[in-house]
Amino acid sequence: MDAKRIKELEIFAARIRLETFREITTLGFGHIGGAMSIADVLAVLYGEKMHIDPSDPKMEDRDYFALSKGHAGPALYATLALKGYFPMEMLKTLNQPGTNLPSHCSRVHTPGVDLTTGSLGQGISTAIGAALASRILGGDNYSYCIVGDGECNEGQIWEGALLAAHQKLDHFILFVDANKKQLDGTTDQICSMGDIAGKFAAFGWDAQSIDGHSISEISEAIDHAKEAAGKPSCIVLNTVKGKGCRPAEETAANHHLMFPDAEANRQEEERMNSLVKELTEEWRNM
Ligand SMILES: Cc1ncc(C[n+]2csc(CCOP(=O)(O)OP(=O)(O)O)c2C)c(N)n1
Ligand SMILES: [Mg+2]
Repeated sequence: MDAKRIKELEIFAARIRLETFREITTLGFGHIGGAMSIADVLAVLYGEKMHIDPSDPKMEDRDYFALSKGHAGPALYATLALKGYFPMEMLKTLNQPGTNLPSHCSRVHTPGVDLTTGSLGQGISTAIGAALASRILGGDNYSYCIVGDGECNEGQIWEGALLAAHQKLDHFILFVDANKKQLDGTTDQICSMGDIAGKFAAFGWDAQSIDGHSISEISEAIDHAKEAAGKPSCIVLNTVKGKGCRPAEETAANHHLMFPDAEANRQEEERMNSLVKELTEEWRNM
């Protein structure tokens, strides 16, 4: 991927963060930390790697995506809206009565959402089921899934890890958002995950550990994962919870935050918007 394309995806990631922030501050509260940490991987998947068509969300041979850590739904909604799956206006309705954007992802409500998630541990199971079904149907499409590092405390993750390796699901690519925090503390305080990539490798997976905020590293890791014949792939994304959103980065307990201060929200929104403009200017000068 050349430098100009990388810059385009950095702009996409910055826009995902900006729109996610707008969604959550319009509502007044939300899971800001884990939404911000996955903006870069969403930008690479939806901006470059996934075989999708926003005008035909149910296209038969599409790649599937499951946000197993479904509480980060607002980041996925921002991504889908920016790709044109539904009008940007809809983002203002996040989690309001009658919305099609519930706080956690629902395949019944939101165009572009393939699998309903939010009960931690379950999304990976349905995503593995989708990958298995695709292979049985003779498809060549990929299934992608993101789980949280805290979510990896769930036994169901490791049942999935066993099955995907047993089934040699080499069209299944899992990301672990290793932001080192879960709901009420760091993963090391609550239930340490240790070497996540090493654990998946021990289960028979192809496993990598990368900078989860580097567009080029994410892109290269996905290319590598696609070459791992006969094995599912795990890409551990070393990330910062709340990345790119100052109030979230500056708060230690940033899993779910309230945003009552309209003026502070406006200032942060302006700062995030300026970043989009700066990156766009850099892109123009390349
Ligand atoms: C089965 C289940 N138990 C508890 C919860 C409540 N919950 C929502 S998010 C969360 C913490 C998840 O931590 P992590 O996977 O690290 O997410 P991230 O840091 O990416 O936000 C918990 C316990 C849930 N959604 N599902
Ligand atoms: Mg986490």
